[in-house]
Amino acid sequence: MLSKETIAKTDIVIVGAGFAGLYMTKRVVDDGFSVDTIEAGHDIGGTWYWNRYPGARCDIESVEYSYQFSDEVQQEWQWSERYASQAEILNYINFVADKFSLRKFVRLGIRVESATFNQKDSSWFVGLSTGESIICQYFILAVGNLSKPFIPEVEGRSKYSGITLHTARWPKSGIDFADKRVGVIGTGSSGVQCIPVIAEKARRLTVFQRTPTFTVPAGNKPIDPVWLEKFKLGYGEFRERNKEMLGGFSASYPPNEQSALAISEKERLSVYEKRWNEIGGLLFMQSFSDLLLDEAANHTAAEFIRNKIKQVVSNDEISSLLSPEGPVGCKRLCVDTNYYATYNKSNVSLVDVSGRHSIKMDEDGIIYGSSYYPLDLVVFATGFDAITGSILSINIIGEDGITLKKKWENGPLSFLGACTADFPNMFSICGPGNPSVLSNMVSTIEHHVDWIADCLKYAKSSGYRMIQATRTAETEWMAEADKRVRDTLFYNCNSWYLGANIPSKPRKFIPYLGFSDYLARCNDISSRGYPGLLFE
Ligand code: FAD
Ligand code: N01
Repeated sequence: MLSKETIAKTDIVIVGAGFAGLYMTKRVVDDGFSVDTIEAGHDIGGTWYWNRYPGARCDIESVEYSYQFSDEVQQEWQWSERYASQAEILNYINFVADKFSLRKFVRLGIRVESATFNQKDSSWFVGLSTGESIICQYFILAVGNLSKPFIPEVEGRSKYSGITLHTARWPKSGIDFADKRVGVIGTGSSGVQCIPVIAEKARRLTVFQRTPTFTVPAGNKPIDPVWLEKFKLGYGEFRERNKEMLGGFSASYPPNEQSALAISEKERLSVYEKRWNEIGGLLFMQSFSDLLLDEAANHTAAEFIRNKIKQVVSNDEISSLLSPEGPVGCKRLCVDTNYYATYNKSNVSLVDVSGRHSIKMDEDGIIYGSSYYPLDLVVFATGFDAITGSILSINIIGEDGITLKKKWENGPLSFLGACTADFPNMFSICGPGNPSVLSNMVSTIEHHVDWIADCLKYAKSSGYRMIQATRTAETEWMAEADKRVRDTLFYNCNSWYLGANIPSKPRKFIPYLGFSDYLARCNDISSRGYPGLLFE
C-alpha cells in the first residue's frame, strides 16, 4: 500500500473497472505492460456495481451483452434470462475478473482527480483522492459513458428529511419499500425499469413525469438450457455476424430492409405487432429501414405505440399523459416489463411536471405548483451527464497547460473516440465519436480496447514513446460522425445523446452511428500504419 505523498511509477494507469477497464487491464498485462487500475467504487463492475435499483437489467440479450474475447468464458458461463438482471451481470463480471486474476491490478474506493502531462518525458502525473500520485506513460480513461449521475437542482432538496436516492447510486443493502410513500422523478430507461417493481411493494407510488417516454415490452424470459447449449455451438459465428450489424447486435433478428411506407397499413401493423409481441425491446426500431430517417415512416411506429398505450392504460387522462409526442427512437428507446400497465394500479399516480413550474421540495415531500405530495422516499431516476461527464470530472491538463475542459468547452473533439490532440498518450475507451451508446456496448468496448492495445503494442515495438491524434484527424472525425446523423431524426428532440439534459452542456450529437462501419474504419486505419496519429 502506498502512503500519502507517495509517487509510484507504472507503465499505464487505467481509470475505471467496469467492462472496459477490466478488459483493458487484461490486454495490457498480457502485452507485458505494468498497470495500476483505479476504481472509485468499492468493488469492480462499473455500471452494474452502481445501478442496483429494483428492476435493473440489460436490454441487449445476455448472450450478446457479454465478452467474446474468451470462448472458454462464453462456453462456461450460463445466462439464466434473455435479459440478465443487474445481479447476474455483476456476478458475470466478477467471474471473468477472477478467472483471469484481474483483481490484483485494481485499487478500489479511490478516485483519480487529476492528470497532468509532462512534456519533458511524455509521461502523465496522475493525482488520486488518497493524496498519492502515480507517474505513467499512458493514461487510459475507462470511466464509462453513463457513470456520472445527474441530479437536477431542486429548490428545498436539502431540507427534505426523508430518503433521497439516485438510481445509479443505489445502496448495496437494498431498500425496503413496504408501507412507504415513494416518489420517482424521471421516466427514462431507469425510471421505466424501477417504477413497476417499486409499485409492487410501496404503499403509494407517485411518478413525476416531465416528458413521457416510448417504451416497448422486453419479452424477457428464462433461457432454455437446451437452446443455450445449441446456441453455444455457433457462438463464434454468431459474434462474427453481429459485426455486420448497425448496432453490433441482433444478428438473430435481422432488420427489415423495407420502408414503412412501402406497404399497406394492414401489413405494416402486422410487422409492428410481431416486433412488439414476439421479439420485443430495442429491435422494435428495426421494424422498418426508415424509422430513423423519415418523419412520416417514424410517425407510423409512434402511432402504433400510442395506440398500445391507449389499449393498456384504463384511465384516458393518464393514458394521454403517458403518450409521447415526437419521433420514437430520437431519445433512446426504453424497454420495460409491465410499465404502462403499472398505471392501472390503485396505489400508483402520475403527476405531469411538464408545465411552467419546477419541482420543489420541503421537509416532508415534493411541491409542484399548488399541489403537495408527502413522501417517505424520493428516487431520482434523472439520468447522467453522458459520455463526457466522467472524463471532464477529472482535471486533465495536456501540452502547454491546456485543460481538456477548455479544449472541449464547445463540444468534444476526438479521433475515433480514442484520442484528442494536445493530450498525448491519453486514450479514452468509447469516448466521444465512438459508436458506444448506440451499440451493444460490451462488443464495442472490446473492439476499442483491442484497437487501443494494439496501437500501444505497435508503438512499443517500434520504439515510440509518444502517440497523439492530429488536429485535422479529430476535426474530420467528429465532422464525419456528425454527418452520419444529420439526415436522421436524432436532432429532432432534446436527448442526452445531444447533451440536452445537462444545463449549459454544448448541443452536439456525441456518438458515432454505425458499429460495422466504425470497425471497418478502425481496421483500415491500423492496417495503413495509423494515419491520423503522430508517433514520436
Ligand atoms: P462503467 O461500467 O460505467 O465503468 C466505469 C467505472 O469508472 C465506474 O465504475 C466508475 O466508478 C469509474 N470511474 C469513473 N470516473 C472515475 C475516476 N475519476 N476515478 C476512479 N474511477 C472512476 N449498454 C448496453 O450496451 N446494453 C445494455 O443493456 C445496457 N444497459 C444499461 C443499464 C443501465 C442501468 C445503465 C446505467 C447503462 C447500461 N448500458 C447498457 C450502458 C453501460 O454503461 C455499458 O454497457 C457498460 O457497462 C459500460 O462499461 P464501462 O466499463 O465503459 O463503464
Ligand atoms: O436517464 P434519462 P436514465 N424534473 O436521461 C427526467 C441507459 N440505461 O437513467 O425527458 C423532472 O434517459 C427526464 O425528463 P426529460 C440507457 O442508455 C439503460 O433513465 O428530460 N424530470 C427523464 O425522464 C439510457 O438511455 C437501461 O423531460 C427530470 C429522466 O429524468 C441511459 O442509461 C436502464 C428532471 C432521465 O432519463 C439513461 O437512462 C437504465 C427535472 N428537473 C439506463 N431532470 C436499460 O434498460 C431530468 N428529468 C438497459
